[in-house]
Amino acid sequence: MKTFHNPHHALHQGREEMFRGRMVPCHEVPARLDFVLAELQRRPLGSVEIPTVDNATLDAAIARVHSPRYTGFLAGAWDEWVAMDPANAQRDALPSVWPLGNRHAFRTDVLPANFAARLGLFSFDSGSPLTAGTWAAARGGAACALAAVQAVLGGERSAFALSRPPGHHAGPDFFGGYCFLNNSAIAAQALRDGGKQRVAVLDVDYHHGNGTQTIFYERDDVLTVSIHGDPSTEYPFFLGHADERGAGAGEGFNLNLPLPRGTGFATWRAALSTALEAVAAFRPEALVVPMGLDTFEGDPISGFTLASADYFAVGEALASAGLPTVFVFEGGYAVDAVGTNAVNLLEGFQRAAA
Ligand code: SP5
Ligand code: ZN
Repeated sequence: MKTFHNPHHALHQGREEMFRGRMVPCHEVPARLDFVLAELQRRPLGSVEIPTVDNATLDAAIARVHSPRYTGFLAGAWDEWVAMDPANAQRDALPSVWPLGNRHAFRTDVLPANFAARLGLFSFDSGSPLTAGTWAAARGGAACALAAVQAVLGGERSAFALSRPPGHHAGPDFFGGYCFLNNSAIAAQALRDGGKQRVAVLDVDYHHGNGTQTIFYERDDVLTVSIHGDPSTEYPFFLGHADERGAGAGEGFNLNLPLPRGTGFATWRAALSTALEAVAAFRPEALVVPMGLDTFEGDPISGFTLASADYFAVGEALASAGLPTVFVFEGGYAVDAVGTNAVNLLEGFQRAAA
C-alpha cells in the first residue's frame, strides 16, 4: 500500500497545552510522524509519496466538510493573532472563552470582531494550540487524505494517509483535540464524491471521533462507527455514548462502542467484531479507518492496554471486511512506539488482504 506523507506537518508544532490549570508540553508532536516514517523505511509497505493534489481540488474537498466561515478563520488566524500584539509571534494562540451555542446561552450566528472571541467560537478546548504553521500543516494533512482516496478510487486495495495534525475531533466549524481539519471525514466525503455509494468510517482511536460523528450524523450514506474510551470518564466527554444512533435520515447510521478505561485486547477485539458486523450489514463500497494508536498500553494520555503485537491482529481483522480501505493517521502519543504500532497494523492488514 502507498503512504502519502505530509511534508508540511512539522510547521504545526504547538508548545504547550492547558491541563488541569497548568500548561504542559504538547503531546501531539512532529516526532510522532517521523517515527512512523522511520519504521516504514525499515519495513516498507509500498512507496512513500508526497501528495500532488492541486490547491483548487484540495479547497473543494475541504469545503465539502468544513464551513467557509471556519476555514476562512483558520486561514487568517495566525496573522490576526500577531496583529493583536507583535509579542504574540512568540506564543501560540489558545482559546479561553466559549459560547455554548447549543444551549441557547450565547449567540453563535454573529461573528465577533474580537479575535479571542472568534478563537473560542471555532473551538471546544484549550488543549489545541494554533501556531504560525497550523493552517499549512492541516492543509497538507488533508491533501494526504485526498491523495489516499484517489489511489483507492484508482483501484488500489488500500492507502495510508500519514497526516498530521490529526483530524477526527474537528467538526464542520470547530477545532479541538489537537485537530483542525477532519482528514477522515474529508476522505469519506471524497470517496462518496468519487462514486462510492455507501462509505463506512470505523474509528479505532482511543478517543471518540466526535467531529466525524457530527459531520455525518444526519446522513444514511456514510456509516460512522467508533470504539473508544467511555466518554463518562474519557475525553472528549460530551459525545460518544452508546445511545447516539444518528438522527433524521441518519437514524441508525451511527454506532458508538464505548469501553471502560483499563480495557484490554480481548474485550477491545470483541468490540471490533461488533463494529465489523455493523459495517458489513451496511454493505459499504469503501472503508475509512481513522487510525489512532493511542489504545496502546504505553500511551501517556489514554487508558486501554493493547500491546504492540496486538496491532497485527487489528489490521488482519480490518482486512476481513474485504473493502477498499483508506487509513488516516490520528492519535498515538507513546512517540517511540507509534511507528512500530502503526506499521504492525498496516502490515497485518496488507498480509491478510493479499
Ligand atoms: C487525536 C487525539 O487523539 N486527540 C486527543 C486529545 C486529548 N486531549 C486531552 C488530553 C488530556 C491530556 N492529559 C494529560 C495528562 C498528562 N499527564
Ligand atoms: Zn485519540
